[in-house]
Amino acid sequence: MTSLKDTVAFVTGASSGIGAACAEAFARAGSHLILAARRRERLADLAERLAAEHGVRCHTLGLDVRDRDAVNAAVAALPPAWQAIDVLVNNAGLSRGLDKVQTGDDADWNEMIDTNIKGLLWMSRAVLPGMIARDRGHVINIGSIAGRQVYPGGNVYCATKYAVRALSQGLRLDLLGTRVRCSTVDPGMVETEFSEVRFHGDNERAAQVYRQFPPLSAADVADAVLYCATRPPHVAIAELVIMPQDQAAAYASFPRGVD
Ligand code: NDP
Ligand code: 8X3
Repeated sequence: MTSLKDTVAFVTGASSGIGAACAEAFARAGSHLILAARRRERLADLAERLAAEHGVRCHTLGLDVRDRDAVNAAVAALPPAWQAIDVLVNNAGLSRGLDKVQTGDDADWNEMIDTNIKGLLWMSRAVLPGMIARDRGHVINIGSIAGRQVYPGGNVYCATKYAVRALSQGLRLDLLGTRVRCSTVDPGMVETEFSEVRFHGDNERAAQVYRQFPPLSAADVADAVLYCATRPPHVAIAELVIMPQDQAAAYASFPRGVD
Protein backbone atom coordinates (compact mmCIF):
# COMPACT_ATOMS: atom_id res chain seq x y z
CA MET A 1 0.00 0.00 0.00
CA THR A 2 1.26 3.48 -0.87
CA SER A 3 1.00 6.10 1.85
CA LEU A 4 -0.77 9.34 1.00
CA LYS A 5 0.74 11.19 3.95
CA ASP A 6 1.80 14.70 2.93
CA THR A 7 0.72 14.22 -0.68
CA VAL A 8 -1.37 16.89 -2.42
CA ALA A 9 -4.81 15.81 -3.68
CA PHE A 10 -6.96 18.08 -5.85
CA VAL A 11 -10.68 17.25 -5.66
CA THR A 12 -13.18 18.93 -7.99
CA GLY A 13 -16.81 19.11 -6.88
CA ALA A 14 -15.68 19.00 -3.25
CA SER A 15 -18.65 21.01 -1.96
CA SER A 16 -21.02 18.05 -1.85
CA GLY A 17 -21.55 14.30 -2.08
CA ILE A 18 -18.78 12.10 -3.45
CA GLY A 19 -16.28 14.94 -3.77
CA ALA A 20 -16.68 16.02 -0.15
CA ALA A 21 -16.42 12.39 0.96
CA CYS A 22 -13.22 11.95 -1.10
CA ALA A 23 -11.78 15.04 0.55
CA GLU A 24 -12.56 13.56 3.95
CA ALA A 25 -11.06 10.17 3.04
CA PHE A 26 -7.87 11.73 1.66
CA ALA A 27 -7.57 14.01 4.69
CA ARG A 28 -7.88 11.00 6.99
CA ALA A 29 -5.05 9.40 5.01
CA GLY A 30 -2.87 12.51 5.53
CA SER A 31 -3.22 14.27 2.17
CA HIS A 32 -3.25 18.03 1.96
CA LEU A 33 -6.21 19.12 -0.13
CA ILE A 34 -7.06 21.52 -2.90
CA LEU A 35 -10.86 21.74 -2.75
CA ALA A 36 -12.62 23.15 -5.80
CA ALA A 37 -16.28 23.89 -6.61
CA ARG A 38 -18.50 26.89 -7.22
CA ARG A 39 -20.01 27.07 -3.71
CA ARG A 40 -17.12 28.69 -1.84
CA GLU A 41 -18.78 28.84 1.58
CA ARG A 42 -19.24 25.10 1.67
CA LEU A 43 -15.60 24.64 0.71
CA ALA A 44 -14.48 27.01 3.46
CA ASP A 45 -16.51 25.08 6.07
CA LEU A 46 -15.16 21.74 4.85
CA ALA A 47 -11.58 23.02 4.77
CA GLU A 48 -11.83 24.33 8.32
CA ARG A 49 -13.24 21.03 9.59
CA LEU A 50 -10.72 18.82 7.77
CA ALA A 51 -7.81 20.92 8.99
CA ALA A 52 -9.06 20.79 12.57
CA GLU A 53 -9.93 17.08 12.60
CA HIS A 54 -7.06 15.65 10.55
CA GLY A 55 -4.27 18.21 10.86
CA VAL A 56 -3.95 18.64 7.09
CA ARG A 57 -3.68 21.86 5.10
CA CYS A 58 -6.51 22.84 2.74
CA HIS A 59 -6.54 25.31 -0.13
CA THR A 60 -9.96 26.24 -1.51
CA LEU A 61 -10.70 27.35 -5.06
CA GLY A 62 -14.04 28.81 -6.14
CA LEU A 63 -13.99 27.34 -9.62
CA ASP A 64 -16.41 26.51 -12.40
CA VAL A 65 -14.74 23.64 -14.28
CA ARG A 66 -16.65 24.63 -17.45
CA ASP A 67 -14.60 27.83 -17.64
CA ARG A 68 -11.42 26.79 -19.47
CA ASP A 69 -9.59 30.06 -18.82
CA ALA A 70 -10.52 30.03 -15.13
CA VAL A 71 -9.28 26.44 -14.79
CA ASN A 72 -5.97 27.28 -16.48
CA ALA A 73 -5.52 30.43 -14.41
CA ALA A 74 -6.40 28.70 -11.12
CA VAL A 75 -3.90 25.87 -11.67
CA ALA A 76 -1.19 28.26 -12.91
CA ALA A 77 -1.67 30.55 -9.89
CA LEU A 78 -1.44 27.84 -7.22
CA PRO A 79 0.97 28.87 -4.45
CA PRO A 80 4.29 26.96 -4.62
CA ALA A 81 3.35 24.58 -1.78
CA TRP A 82 0.33 23.43 -3.79
CA GLN A 83 1.83 23.05 -7.25
CA ALA A 84 3.06 19.46 -7.02
CA ILE A 85 -0.31 17.74 -7.31
CA ASP A 86 -0.10 13.99 -6.63
CA VAL A 87 -3.73 13.03 -7.16
CA LEU A 88 -6.43 14.74 -9.23
CA VAL A 89 -9.96 13.50 -8.55
CA ASN A 90 -12.10 14.64 -11.48
CA ASN A 91 -15.41 14.36 -9.68
CA ALA A 92 -17.34 17.57 -10.55
CA GLY A 93 -20.34 16.49 -12.58
CA LEU A 94 -24.09 16.43 -12.84
CA SER A 95 -27.15 15.20 -14.66
CA ARG A 96 -30.06 17.39 -15.72
CA GLY A 97 -33.45 15.91 -16.51
CA LEU A 98 -34.58 12.59 -17.92
CA ASP A 99 -36.10 13.95 -21.13
CA LYS A 100 -36.23 12.08 -24.39
CA VAL A 101 -33.90 13.47 -27.08
CA GLN A 102 -36.88 14.71 -29.12
CA THR A 103 -37.94 16.98 -26.25
CA GLY A 104 -34.51 17.63 -24.74
CA ASP A 105 -33.48 20.99 -23.31
CA ASP A 106 -30.49 22.85 -24.80
CA ALA A 107 -29.39 24.29 -21.47
CA ASP A 108 -29.46 20.88 -19.77
CA TRP A 109 -27.44 19.30 -22.58
CA ASN A 110 -24.85 22.07 -22.59
CA GLU A 111 -24.45 21.96 -18.83
CA MET A 112 -23.88 18.19 -18.76
CA ILE A 113 -21.50 18.15 -21.73
CA ASP A 114 -19.58 21.24 -20.62
CA THR A 115 -19.17 20.00 -17.04
CA ASN A 116 -18.80 16.23 -17.32
CA ILE A 117 -16.69 16.08 -20.49
CA LYS A 118 -15.08 19.43 -21.16
CA GLY A 119 -14.57 20.33 -17.49
CA LEU A 120 -12.77 17.04 -16.95
CA LEU A 121 -10.63 17.74 -20.01
CA TRP A 122 -9.72 21.31 -18.98
CA MET A 123 -8.75 20.09 -15.50
CA SER A 124 -6.74 17.15 -16.79
CA ARG A 125 -4.83 19.19 -19.34
CA ALA A 126 -3.99 21.85 -16.76
CA VAL A 127 -2.68 19.38 -14.17
CA LEU A 128 -1.08 16.62 -16.27
CA PRO A 129 2.03 18.45 -17.54
CA GLY A 130 3.27 18.90 -13.95
CA MET A 131 2.60 15.25 -13.13
CA ILE A 132 4.43 14.11 -16.27
CA ALA A 133 7.39 16.41 -15.53
CA ARG A 134 7.63 14.95 -12.01
CA ASP A 135 6.98 11.45 -13.42
CA ARG A 136 4.52 10.89 -10.59
CA GLY A 137 0.79 11.31 -10.21
CA HIS A 138 -2.66 9.83 -10.51
CA VAL A 139 -5.81 11.05 -12.24
CA ILE A 140 -8.95 9.44 -10.87
CA ASN A 141 -12.07 10.10 -12.91
CA ILE A 142 -15.53 9.59 -11.44
CA GLY A 143 -17.50 7.91 -14.19
CA SER A 144 -20.71 5.98 -13.59
CA ILE A 145 -22.52 2.81 -14.51
CA ALA A 146 -24.25 5.30 -16.83
CA GLY A 147 -21.01 5.07 -18.82
CA ARG A 148 -21.61 1.37 -19.34
CA GLN A 149 -25.38 1.08 -19.81
CA VAL A 150 -27.93 3.48 -21.25
CA TYR A 151 -31.28 3.72 -19.44
CA PRO A 152 -34.50 5.43 -20.53
CA GLY A 153 -34.05 9.20 -20.44
CA GLY A 154 -30.34 8.81 -19.69
CA ASN A 155 -29.30 9.66 -23.27
CA VAL A 156 -27.07 12.74 -22.87
CA TYR A 157 -25.94 12.09 -19.29
CA CYS A 158 -25.02 8.52 -20.28
CA ALA A 159 -23.17 9.85 -23.33
CA THR A 160 -21.08 12.11 -21.09
CA LYS A 161 -20.18 9.19 -18.84
CA TYR A 162 -19.37 6.96 -21.84
CA ALA A 163 -17.08 9.82 -22.83
CA VAL A 164 -15.44 9.80 -19.39
CA ARG A 165 -14.71 6.11 -19.84
CA ALA A 166 -13.31 6.65 -23.35
CA LEU A 167 -11.19 9.59 -22.21
CA SER A 168 -9.83 7.54 -19.32
CA GLN A 169 -8.87 4.73 -21.70
CA GLY A 170 -7.30 7.30 -24.02
CA LEU A 171 -5.37 8.89 -21.18
CA ARG A 172 -3.96 5.54 -20.11
CA LEU A 173 -2.60 5.17 -23.66
CA ASP A 174 -1.26 8.74 -23.68
CA LEU A 175 0.50 8.16 -20.34
CA LEU A 176 2.32 4.97 -21.34
CA GLY A 177 6.01 5.37 -20.54
CA THR A 178 5.31 7.70 -17.61
CA ARG A 179 4.63 6.76 -14.00
CA VAL A 180 1.36 8.71 -14.03
CA ARG A 181 -1.70 6.54 -13.52
CA CYS A 182 -5.32 6.98 -14.55
CA SER A 183 -8.25 5.19 -12.92
CA THR A 184 -12.00 5.40 -13.45
CA VAL A 185 -14.38 4.72 -10.58
CA ASP A 186 -17.88 3.91 -11.84
CA PRO A 187 -20.55 3.91 -9.11
CA GLY A 188 -24.15 2.76 -9.26
CA MET A 189 -26.70 4.69 -7.23
CA VAL A 190 -25.21 6.92 -4.52
CA GLU A 191 -27.29 9.07 -2.17
CA THR A 192 -26.04 12.64 -2.69
CA GLU A 193 -27.51 15.87 -4.07
CA PHE A 194 -27.27 14.29 -7.53
CA SER A 195 -31.03 13.66 -7.91
CA GLU A 196 -31.98 17.09 -6.54
CA VAL A 197 -29.79 18.57 -9.26
CA ARG A 198 -31.15 16.18 -11.92
CA PHE A 199 -34.73 17.13 -11.04
CA HIS A 200 -33.95 20.87 -10.81
CA GLY A 201 -34.60 21.13 -7.07
CA ASP A 202 -37.66 18.83 -6.83
CA ASN A 203 -36.61 17.42 -3.47
CA GLU A 204 -39.55 15.05 -3.04
CA ARG A 205 -38.92 13.40 -6.42
CA ALA A 206 -35.22 13.20 -5.57
CA ALA A 207 -35.87 11.61 -2.18
CA GLN A 208 -38.00 8.90 -3.79
CA VAL A 209 -34.99 7.76 -5.83
CA TYR A 210 -33.20 6.76 -2.64
CA ARG A 211 -36.20 5.00 -1.06
CA GLN A 212 -36.19 2.13 -3.57
CA PHE A 213 -33.33 0.18 -1.93
CA PRO A 214 -30.32 1.04 0.25
CA PRO A 215 -28.07 3.13 -2.02
CA LEU A 216 -24.31 3.54 -1.75
CA SER A 217 -23.14 6.37 0.46
CA ALA A 218 -20.66 8.95 -0.78
CA ALA A 219 -18.21 7.50 1.76
CA ASP A 220 -18.51 4.05 0.11
CA VAL A 221 -17.38 5.59 -3.18
CA ALA A 222 -14.61 7.60 -1.50
CA ASP A 223 -13.33 4.33 -0.03
CA ALA A 224 -13.07 2.90 -3.58
CA VAL A 225 -11.26 6.04 -4.78
CA LEU A 226 -8.85 5.77 -1.86
CA TYR A 227 -8.24 2.12 -2.75
CA CYS A 228 -7.17 3.16 -6.26
CA ALA A 229 -4.92 5.90 -4.89
CA THR A 230 -3.12 3.69 -2.37
CA ARG A 231 -2.04 0.77 -4.57
CA PRO A 232 1.72 0.20 -4.95
CA PRO A 233 3.26 2.21 -7.82
CA HIS A 234 3.36 -0.75 -10.22
CA VAL A 235 -0.38 -1.44 -9.77
CA ALA A 236 -2.89 0.61 -11.74
CA ILE A 237 -6.59 0.09 -11.10
CA ALA A 238 -7.91 0.91 -14.56
CA GLU A 239 -11.65 0.66 -13.90
CA LEU A 240 -13.55 0.00 -10.70
CA VAL A 241 -17.33 -0.55 -10.69
CA ILE A 242 -19.08 -0.24 -7.32
CA MET A 243 -22.79 -1.02 -6.89
CA PRO A 244 -25.39 -1.17 -4.13
CA GLN A 245 -26.08 -4.81 -3.30
CA ASP A 246 -29.68 -4.45 -4.53
CA GLN A 247 -28.75 -2.92 -7.91
CA ALA A 248 -27.55 -5.12 -10.79
CA ALA A 249 -27.72 -2.52 -13.56
CA ALA A 250 -28.77 1.10 -13.98
CA TYR A 251 -32.28 -0.15 -14.82
CA ALA A 252 -32.42 -3.35 -12.72
CA SER A 253 -32.74 -3.35 -8.96
CA PHE A 254 -34.57 -5.19 -6.19
CA PRO A 255 -37.22 -2.95 -4.58
CA ARG A 256 -36.32 -3.86 -1.01
CA GLY A 257 -37.26 -0.40 0.28
CA VAL A 258 -35.37 1.51 2.94
CA ASP A 259 -36.31 1.44 6.64
P1 NDP B 1 -23.59 16.18 -5.92
O1 NDP B 1 -24.61 16.98 -6.64
O2 NDP B 1 -23.79 15.90 -4.49
O3 NDP B 1 -22.15 16.85 -6.13
C1 NDP B 1 -21.74 17.34 -7.38
C2 NDP B 1 -20.51 18.21 -7.17
O4 NDP B 1 -20.08 18.69 -8.47
C3 NDP B 1 -20.80 19.43 -6.32
O5 NDP B 1 -19.73 19.61 -5.41
C4 NDP B 1 -20.84 20.58 -7.31
O6 NDP B 1 -20.33 21.77 -6.70
C5 NDP B 1 -19.85 20.09 -8.35
N1 NDP B 1 -20.05 20.73 -9.64
C6 NDP B 1 -21.11 20.64 -10.48
N2 NDP B 1 -20.94 21.43 -11.53
C7 NDP B 1 -19.73 22.05 -11.36
C8 NDP B 1 -19.01 23.00 -12.11
N3 NDP B 1 -19.46 23.49 -13.26
N4 NDP B 1 -17.80 23.41 -11.64
C9 NDP B 1 -17.32 22.93 -10.48
N5 NDP B 1 -17.96 22.02 -9.73
C10 NDP B 1 -19.17 21.61 -10.17
O7 NDP B 1 -23.48 14.81 -6.76
P2 NDP B 1 -22.51 13.55 -6.62
O8 NDP B 1 -21.58 13.69 -5.48
O9 NDP B 1 -23.35 12.36 -6.70
O10 NDP B 1 -21.73 13.67 -8.01
C11 NDP B 1 -20.32 13.61 -8.11
C12 NDP B 1 -19.94 12.83 -9.35
O11 NDP B 1 -20.37 11.48 -9.19
C13 NDP B 1 -20.56 13.33 -10.64
O12 NDP B 1 -19.58 13.30 -11.66
C14 NDP B 1 -21.66 12.31 -10.93
O13 NDP B 1 -21.94 12.22 -12.29
C15 NDP B 1 -21.01 11.06 -10.38
N6 NDP B 1 -21.89 9.95 -10.07
C16 NDP B 1 -22.91 10.09 -9.16
C17 NDP B 1 -23.72 9.01 -8.86
C18 NDP B 1 -24.89 9.11 -7.94
O14 NDP B 1 -25.77 8.21 -7.98
N7 NDP B 1 -24.96 10.12 -7.08
C19 NDP B 1 -23.47 7.69 -9.44
C20 NDP B 1 -22.38 7.66 -10.39
C21 NDP B 1 -21.61 8.74 -10.65
P3 NDP B 1 -20.89 23.25 -6.89
O15 NDP B 1 -22.35 23.14 -7.24
O16 NDP B 1 -20.62 23.90 -5.57
O17 NDP B 1 -20.06 23.81 -7.99
C1 8X3 C 1 -25.46 8.30 -11.62
C2 8X3 C 1 -26.12 6.98 -11.55
O1 8X3 C 1 -27.82 5.45 -12.68
O2 8X3 C 1 -28.54 7.71 -12.09
O3 8X3 C 1 -24.44 8.31 -12.55
O4 8X3 C 1 -27.06 7.36 -13.93
S1 8X3 C 1 -27.44 6.88 -12.63
